[in-house]
Amino acid sequence: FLPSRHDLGVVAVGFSGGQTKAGVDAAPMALIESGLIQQLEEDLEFNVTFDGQVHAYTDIMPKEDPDYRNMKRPRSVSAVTWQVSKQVYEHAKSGKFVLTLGGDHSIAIGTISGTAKAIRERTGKDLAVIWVDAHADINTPETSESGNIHGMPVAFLTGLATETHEDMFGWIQKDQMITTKKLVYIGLRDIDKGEKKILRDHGIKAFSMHDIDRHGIGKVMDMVLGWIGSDTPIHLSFDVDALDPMWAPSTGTPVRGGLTLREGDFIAECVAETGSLIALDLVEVNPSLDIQGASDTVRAGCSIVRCALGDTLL
Ligand code: 5AB
Ligand code: MN
Ligand code: MN
Ligand code: MN
Repeated sequence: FLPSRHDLGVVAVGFSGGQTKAGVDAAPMALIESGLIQQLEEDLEFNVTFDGQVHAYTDIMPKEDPDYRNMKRPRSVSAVTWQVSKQVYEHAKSGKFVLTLGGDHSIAIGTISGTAKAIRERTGKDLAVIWVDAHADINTPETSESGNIHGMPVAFLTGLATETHEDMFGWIQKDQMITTKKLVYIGLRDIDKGEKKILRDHGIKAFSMHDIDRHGIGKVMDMVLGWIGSDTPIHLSFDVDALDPMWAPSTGTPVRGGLTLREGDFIAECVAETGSLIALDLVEVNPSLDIQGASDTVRAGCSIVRCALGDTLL
């Protein structure tokens, strides 16, 4: 199932509709302008397939998009993630590693549905997902207090939230979904009440900041990868707000008490070392928030990507 080590497909998603703060759509350009793709090509010697554009998906955006089941902009997020799903699927199907630069975290509905389907077709295996985040993003439309869909992607991907309307996530088919058994969280520290119940009821594996304090990140990564098991393809979805705001202040929903820069890189390095990583999302960088800290946040994001793609210290 392994993507050929050096073929990389990049999808740049300039989308912010899964939450209400402007600017997260500018992250892909900021990451690319700081030299990320060039580094992947020149230093890490990847064969990069990239259409050279940050997609805004303006042509598929619905004209009107009133709230539905408490969700804000459901048709827009659905249309964009459906398109992202197809883009990611095409790369993954041809055996490429897929790097997606967000955008807010709602786009993971697209990225993970795309890789889950491609991996099933190629290998017959279920995809494992490692979700690195301060938040669990597993609200259903009914448990969400904000109505922001970037707090719901995992609920749609696992089938805990379902919809029949095709234009409001009804397009998500069984073969595009993931199992809660192979979902693991790292870095959690701000979970809504309804989310806690979902995590408990479904026995979902989660390592909070408390667990990292107790065991250290090295032991936690052993447990994460032990839970997933070898020979399982892994999709890593990395929300930059998993990092402490000291290192990554420019993000829409910062929460204090997070990962250090080194812990974030270490997580990415450990997942890379398994040789089973098939896709990475880097999301929620918002260069227009905390302007002073924007370049630090972008640099932290670039570093996570390089580490996940196998850049080693020695
Ligand atoms: B992010 C919150 N749980 O549902 C909600 O940044 C925050 O993708 C969601 O992790 C944060 O609105 C979503 C309060
Ligand atoms: Mn998130
Ligand atoms: Mn988050
Ligand atoms: Mn956020």
